[in-house]
Amino acid sequence: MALAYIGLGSNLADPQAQIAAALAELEQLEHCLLSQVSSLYFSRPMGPQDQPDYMNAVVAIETSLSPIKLLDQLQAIENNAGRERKDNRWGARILDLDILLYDQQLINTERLIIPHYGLKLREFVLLPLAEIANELILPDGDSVKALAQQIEKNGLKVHSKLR
Ligand code: A4P
Ligand code: MG
Repeated sequence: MALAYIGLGSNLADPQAQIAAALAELEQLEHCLLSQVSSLYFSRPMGPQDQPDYMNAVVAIETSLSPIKLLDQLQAIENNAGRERKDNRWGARILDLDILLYDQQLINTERLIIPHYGLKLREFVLLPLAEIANELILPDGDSVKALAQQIEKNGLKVHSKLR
């Protein structure tokens, strides 16, 4: 089994309900065990500011799926939620599921880049990740705890418990 960390984000169509529904779907995924769930975080939009605020969370999944099969499953969940793929970088979305980490693997293919390119730059990823994996060391040797302590919080706050 591999240990993967997934980032969840939503800022459309009742984000809190979207994250809760995505969590329920992740719990049902075959060959996957949802092992940890962060709190739900309220966050200000990164990127274009003319979009609603976000809800974000991070979960840990133990899985025997390969990284690409896991991506397939996550994209199916996004599509089920009614996600439309528009060409608007960093724009509003019903549901975004990103693979942040997959064990200590480094992957750089057309469909998949792991660790996720935004992992170390986004407070709405680092803080929930640190909540469930404070002792985690990234493949490049950086400590999640230290990164989370250093990053600008940008109004990020815990909204509620998810579990
Ligand atoms: N892909 C490559 N690597 C990965 C990975 N590690 N995990 C590919 C998931 N997918 C990966 O994805 C585009 C393609 O990336 C996929 O087909 C997959 O093959 P996408 O979900 O359609 O695109 P995206 O995630 O919307 O990319 P984009 O527009 O760069 O968005 P970001 O970078 O995810 O940012 N503000 C707050 N506060 N909270 C947020 O969650 N999210 C965004 C979106 C903007 N602002 C935000 C938030
Ligand atoms: Mg995505």
